[in-house]
Amino acid sequence: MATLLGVAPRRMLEAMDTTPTPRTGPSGGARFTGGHMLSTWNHGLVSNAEGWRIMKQGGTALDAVVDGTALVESDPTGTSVGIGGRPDHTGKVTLDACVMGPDGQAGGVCFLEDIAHPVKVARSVMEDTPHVLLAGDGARDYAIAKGFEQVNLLTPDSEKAWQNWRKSAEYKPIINVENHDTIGMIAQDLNGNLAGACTTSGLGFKLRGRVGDSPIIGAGLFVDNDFGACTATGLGEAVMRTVGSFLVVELIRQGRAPQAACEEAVDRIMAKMPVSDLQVGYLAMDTTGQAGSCAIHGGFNYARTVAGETGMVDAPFRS
Ligand code: SD4
Repeated sequence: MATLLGVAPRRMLEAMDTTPTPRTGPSGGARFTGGHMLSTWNHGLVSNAEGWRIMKQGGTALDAVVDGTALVESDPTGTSVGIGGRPDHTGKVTLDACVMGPDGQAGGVCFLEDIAHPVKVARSVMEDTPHVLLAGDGARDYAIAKGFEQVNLLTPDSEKAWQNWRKSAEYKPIINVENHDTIGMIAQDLNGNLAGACTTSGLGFKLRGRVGDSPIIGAGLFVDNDFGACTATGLGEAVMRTVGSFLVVELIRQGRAPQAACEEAVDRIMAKMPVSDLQVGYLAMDTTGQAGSCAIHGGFNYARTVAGETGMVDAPFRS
């Protein structure tokens, strides 16, 4: 392994105390320590319930987002995450996921096949390797070597949908429907620390090899423990072109409230490309317990949990 000042990078990291020191929030506000979670779409209810269970037992925000989103990956009736996710145009299910923790550490997998829990593999990439992102066969080989079981991700229902799609073989994502339902989850734990996770099967019937925003740090997810966290859902190409989640957190760092930051990130997309057939939604929190969300079109909703109380929220939209 290459060395830096004569020390292997991993050894150097191990030698550093990586325990984050919570600071005050933006504008000097106190950090929120009551437990705060935001998760995209209705399946976010399941993730937040699991996240809160974990936090109450002393788990970290990272534990909450990984185990919370893994539950959604396990649901074979969900057509856009994990097992049951719609396949690519060749009939293969390929998964993307990433995680980011409070000390700036990050991990991801993309174009991953045959493994049920990409978000857990992403956590392992973050914690057990010197890398941030593993792709394709390499990611699968890594997961198998780490003891993840190989499974067939193509359910009979997904196969039927693919066979139907092949009759026209027209690639046309429809906003807010089953091919746009990534789970992105950001959380602040009872110590005030932030983490996030994002996991998806991507767009149904996509080109083989297509990777969206969800496993890309800064696009589908970004966390800065000193300022805030953001995750994205919708058409990944638009999020990637504008590095959306990083942008939102950077705007929070510059002093905007999460709501205003999400609006600006949506407006940047709308200023750059036609959006009549394109949906993107952002979800963000700062360190003081404030939340924000914004989408291009109506229809994006999310689960918000504050100190154990959960509700669904309809995101404001700009079109
Ligand atoms: C992607 N952003 O692969 C994902 C899809 C998505 O809600 O978010 N669906 O482009």
